[in-house]
Amino acid sequence: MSWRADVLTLFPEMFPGPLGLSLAGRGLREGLWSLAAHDIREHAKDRHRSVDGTPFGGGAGMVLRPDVVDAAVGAALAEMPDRPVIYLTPRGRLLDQALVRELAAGPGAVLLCGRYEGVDQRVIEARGMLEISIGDYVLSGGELAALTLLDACVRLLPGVMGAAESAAEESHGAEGLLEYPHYTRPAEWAGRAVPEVLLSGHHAAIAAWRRAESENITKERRPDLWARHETQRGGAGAIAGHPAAA
Ligand code: 6GU
Repeated sequence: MSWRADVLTLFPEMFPGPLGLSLAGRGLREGLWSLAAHDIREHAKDRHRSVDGTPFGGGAGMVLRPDVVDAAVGAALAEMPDRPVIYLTPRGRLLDQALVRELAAGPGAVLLCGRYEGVDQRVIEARGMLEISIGDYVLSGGELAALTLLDACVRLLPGVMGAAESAAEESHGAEGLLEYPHYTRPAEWAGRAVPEVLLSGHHAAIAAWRRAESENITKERRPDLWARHETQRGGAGAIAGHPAAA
């Protein structure tokens, strides 16, 4: 069984979207992973097909009903129940490459995309959902976040990336450093020359230069990543300890 994603959304037409193209799309067609988007509305109970309600306690917006969401999650989990249920929300823990690697190494995921004000808290707890955010800004729904998370996971699946890119991910991403700068022909363009060392054919010197560039750009732009790189060696798994990882 290949890596499987089931997405629960009010806008299933948003999938596969960009994931049907490029590396992810080829992987999808080759069966290296699979994706199914399900309309949450199909699990509505009443004849009005209502999926949401006004918030108890008052306030703006609508909240997705726990009974409807629970039915959608149950149906999605039926075939492969040993997958984490992820709720995409700006309240979640920040997605990073360590969490992406853990998810990609597992059997797949069920992804719940919120709209409106959110999802009833009880079904989040009852289903032991892992709440994930893709960054500190607010999107109008979880769909673009789900596409982002899936893209990040799928490119790590065996066979999706070429060997060269896979090697780069291992040596680089794994260390938590930003990429060194890249150059191609022409060797001089608009009065700007390519760094001399890259034309030298001296592989050890090139590797050292690239390493230094990576370290410098990381220190300069992302002191947070640099601090983590310097202190963190290994550590607990990103989803270990979460109910969904048990
Ligand atoms: Cl996961 N959802 C929404 N609606 N906005 C976000 C997000 C998720 N991550 C960052 N912003």
